[in-house]
Amino acid sequence: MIVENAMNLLNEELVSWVNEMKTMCEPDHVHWCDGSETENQRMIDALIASKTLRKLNEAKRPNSYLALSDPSDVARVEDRTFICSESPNDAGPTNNWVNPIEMKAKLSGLFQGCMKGRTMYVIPFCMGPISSPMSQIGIEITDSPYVVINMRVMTRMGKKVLEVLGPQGTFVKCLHSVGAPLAAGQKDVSWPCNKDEKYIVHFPEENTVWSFGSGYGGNALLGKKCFSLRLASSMGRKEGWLAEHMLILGVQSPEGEKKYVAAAFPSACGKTNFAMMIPPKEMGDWKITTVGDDIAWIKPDRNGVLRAINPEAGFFGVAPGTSLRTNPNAVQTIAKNTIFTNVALTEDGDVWWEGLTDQPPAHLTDWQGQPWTPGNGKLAAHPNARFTSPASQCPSIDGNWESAEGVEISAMIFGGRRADTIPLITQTRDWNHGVYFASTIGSETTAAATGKVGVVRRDPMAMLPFCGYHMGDYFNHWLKMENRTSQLPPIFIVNWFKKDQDGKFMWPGYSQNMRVLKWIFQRTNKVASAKETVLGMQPRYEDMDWNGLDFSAEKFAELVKVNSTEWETELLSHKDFFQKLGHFPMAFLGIQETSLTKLKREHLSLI
Ligand code: TSX
Ligand code: MN
Repeated sequence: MIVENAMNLLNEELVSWVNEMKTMCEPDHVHWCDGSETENQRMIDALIASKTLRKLNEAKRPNSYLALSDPSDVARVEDRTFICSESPNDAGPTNNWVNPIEMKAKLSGLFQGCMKGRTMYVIPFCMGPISSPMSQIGIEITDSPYVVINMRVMTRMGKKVLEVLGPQGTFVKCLHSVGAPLAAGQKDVSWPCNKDEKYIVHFPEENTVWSFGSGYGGNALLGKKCFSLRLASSMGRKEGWLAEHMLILGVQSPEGEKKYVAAAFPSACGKTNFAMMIPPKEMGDWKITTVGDDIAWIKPDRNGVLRAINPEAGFFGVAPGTSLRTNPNAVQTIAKNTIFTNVALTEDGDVWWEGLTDQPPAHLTDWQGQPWTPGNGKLAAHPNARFTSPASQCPSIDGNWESAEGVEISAMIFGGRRADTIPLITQTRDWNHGVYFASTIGSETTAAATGKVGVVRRDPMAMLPFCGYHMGDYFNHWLKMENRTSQLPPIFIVNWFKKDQDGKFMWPGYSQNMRVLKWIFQRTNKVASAKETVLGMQPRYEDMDWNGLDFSAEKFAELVKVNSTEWETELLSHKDFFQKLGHFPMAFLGIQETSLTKLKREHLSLI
């Protein structure tokens, strides 16, 4: 390609790295991606020819495609994910660790000749708006054209990025292979991957990721979890900022006052739904806008105020459960120019998944390519099926979503999926108390994940699978933000998933979460009142807007009440959890003591 020569002049480090990787991987061809429409269309045509993609009905789903993966390659592979820091203590007990030299040797063996019979694509990409000083450049080398077309949606990708990189610029090195070389004349499969060996390996001291054997999103789109969370969290620790597993949304009051909120939830809590929520009409002219649905890079600005960007340019969202009822903005976002992976195909060439409609279609092709009928005992779509869609298509996209300086964060929210113990909404007492609370969030396990139901799996700041260094150091880094800032946002803890004695959800959730968000908004203004409880500050019934919702004071009392026996058990379980982490901030001990003392005092006043 002509661009290759032009680009070769640009960055010597890049050219020599690409040559080195080419020597190791032995591809048949090398293609530097320019990110153009023509290039994209050529790749899509090739992917259709190789049966990786199927074009959907142009009238129903314009410029959209369906990919069905190998049934063994459907999710992130956490047990094959490694943080190869020089010292095992820098990875900590929650990450897999192998000595980086040993790991490089092992992987070099796997990567040797791994792209034979394939093309090596060089993808220049930018995480964050091209013009933002908070953004960072990466180069992904991959032998998967599926990865190229997804990266084009999820990041700012192509020639323009090399122009910004320039001859001296530094970049994160991302190497990816599906690990399935083709012998001369060997026919390819529709979803090449390596069934025996998968490795997702981070070298934080070298700003490098090597990923082998999987073609699936989180394992293969290296700009996302690998770079923007694992490597970036490690950079943030060194440089004094935060790379977080957070959505960013804007809240605008009927008076036109606008604030931004960042929120972290573990998986299966509806993060994308919350990021795109539509407030109930009865509450008046409140507006929610979307900056991002998954990742936030948060830095103190010159004035010591925290500002955030969304490093991504698209949504790689879970399809099942997405519907006009649960997330109308997402449904509109994915109406066109979208890549679907592992959803079901309708007879008229559109897509379907569990939860899209109440009534399933009478006939489908399921995610494994087999004929499907309702009640045949199988899922039509894989539970982790995805859409890859441009953020710009989201009706609620925020006017400042590509702002170079980022948006000011006025509040932080942490949530989990808990049937009991954790009330609907609590404002933590101060930064340290908020960080403590955030570090103890978690969700109750579902049978599908562990075989055990109702066991709390702690997922500090929803970062357990994504922190690129020691979790204990991570908590300390959060606490130290207090010294790097002039003001810090208040931290709130929410739980949309509390259940009553009959096992029914007590809170209607979805749009109605706006009532909680309004209280949060007004707390940051010191407009709304609260009462102090053992957990922190909580709204009284009359502190919340109930316009248009029939929700009694008695039910609300149940939702926010703190059961002291449950809370004591919870605090003891926090202790267990911190013990397992090996080291944790001393400040947390004090917070635990205070919490237990408050609890005892409350207990005495009750009897
Ligand atoms: O995304 C969810 N949110 C956040 C929305 C802004 N979900 C889906 C979680 C799985 C991804 C929720 N599920 C929420 C929620 O607030 N709450 C619940 C629990 C719930 C489920 C069903 C109902 C009420 C609550 N009721 C009816 O469907 C009628
Ligand atoms: Mn995520």
